[in-house]
Amino acid sequence: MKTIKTQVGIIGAGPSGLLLSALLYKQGIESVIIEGRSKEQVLGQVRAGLLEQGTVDLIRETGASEGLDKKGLIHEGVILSHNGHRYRVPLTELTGGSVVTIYGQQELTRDLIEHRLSTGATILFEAKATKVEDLDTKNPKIFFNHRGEEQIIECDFVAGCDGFHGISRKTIPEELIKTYDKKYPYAWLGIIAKVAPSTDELIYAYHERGFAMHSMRSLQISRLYLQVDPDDSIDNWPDERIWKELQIRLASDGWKLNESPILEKSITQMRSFVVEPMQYKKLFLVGDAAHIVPPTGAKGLNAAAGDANQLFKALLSFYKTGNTDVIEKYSQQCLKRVWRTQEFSSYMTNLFHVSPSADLFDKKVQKSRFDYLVSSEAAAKTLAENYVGIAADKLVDAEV
Ligand code: RFL
Ligand code: PHB
Repeated sequence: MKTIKTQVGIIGAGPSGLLLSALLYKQGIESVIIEGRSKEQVLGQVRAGLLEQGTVDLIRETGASEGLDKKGLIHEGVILSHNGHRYRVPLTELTGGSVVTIYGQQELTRDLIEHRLSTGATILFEAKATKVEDLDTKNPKIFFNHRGEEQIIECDFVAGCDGFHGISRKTIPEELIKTYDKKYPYAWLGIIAKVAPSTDELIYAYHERGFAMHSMRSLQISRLYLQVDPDDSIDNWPDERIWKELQIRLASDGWKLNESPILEKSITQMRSFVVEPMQYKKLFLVGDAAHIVPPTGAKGLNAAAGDANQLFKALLSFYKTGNTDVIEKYSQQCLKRVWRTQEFSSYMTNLFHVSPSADLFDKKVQKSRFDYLVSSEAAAKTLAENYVGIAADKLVDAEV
């Protein structure tokens, strides 16, 4: 069987795998990426759009930030709306200068793939990992099928960057991990429309008919979302119905929502999930393979980038010193940050969505939470601090 030897075997060419590979390359550490889907499929997927400053800095560190620096849209505030009443949270003012950047995950993935290919990396597309073995030996192995041919990667460490449905997490014996899983009674219907955004800043809107959101991908392309039932089907949503509902839920006095043909639409379930620990012998889980959040807090991709950075630092420390101290702390270091993103994502989700099981008491509490945000700089500051992202080294464990 054909065997490829490398230092770090990476399963998955999503943002976490690509970023890890690019960071390692900069320090002279070799990696090989295998990706189950074709390049076109990977590049065709519309997902995240909001990058925290820490994520932007990391992309700059890889040298693949030309597109981001040219086309990324920098936002200094975000708009929250409650039944048509809008309130702006001045993110930059409240956080001592931080901003968020709008840049599509699709573009970021393309930039990173091109960067790694132009720097001589091996990225095998249509190469699906089937199993991982020998994780407690000097030569862990990833078995994969590349366009019908069975092959092996032999490496020092395996990075499981293969998303929520990948095989890496399933490799870990069940009795050695704990999983936390929460499903929400909501889904998002997301659209991409070829029309200039009707707003300069993102709008998150609570409406009694359900959550709606206005985001963007560029000055010509809008990205919008609607809360729908998890069992709903996209077939029930012709374009006119989507625009009509967006018009109602995002409406505000004196403001107009621009409509246009819809380029793409899909429905995504909402879920929170964490696995602990994120490491098993020489296998490390990175990004969505270890945790997912509902997208209301815009944290998924940023958390994946945070893990990639943490693993990069751990591996760098090992290759420089031969010492495994930092590697052993990988999971613990990541999980502190991961749980912060879980709390914030669940807070944002509960603040904006209409729960089918909410009683009158719950609705009053939800409204009061919104009123408090609008009334108190301390409350707005908490939201702002979490939204722009809290550096991992600022998070202290209250029990220690
Ligand atoms: P990915 O992107 O899922 O990539 C995993 C890759 O692994 C491949 N794979 C395999 N390859 C080889 N062998 C196997 N056996 C394999 N099994 C799987 C897959 O084909 C895939 O290419 O995981 P990664 O890299 O950890 O990245 C995570 C992010 O993609 C995700 O967290 C974000 O998209 C979440 N997210 C958002 N995050 C943000 O930070 N900001 C946002 O504004 C934001 N908006 C969103 C979002 C996610 C959304 N959806 C669709 C869930 C908006 C939405 C609607
Ligand atoms: C997006 O632009 O797709 C986006 C932005 C912020 C979110 C979720 C999605 O919270």
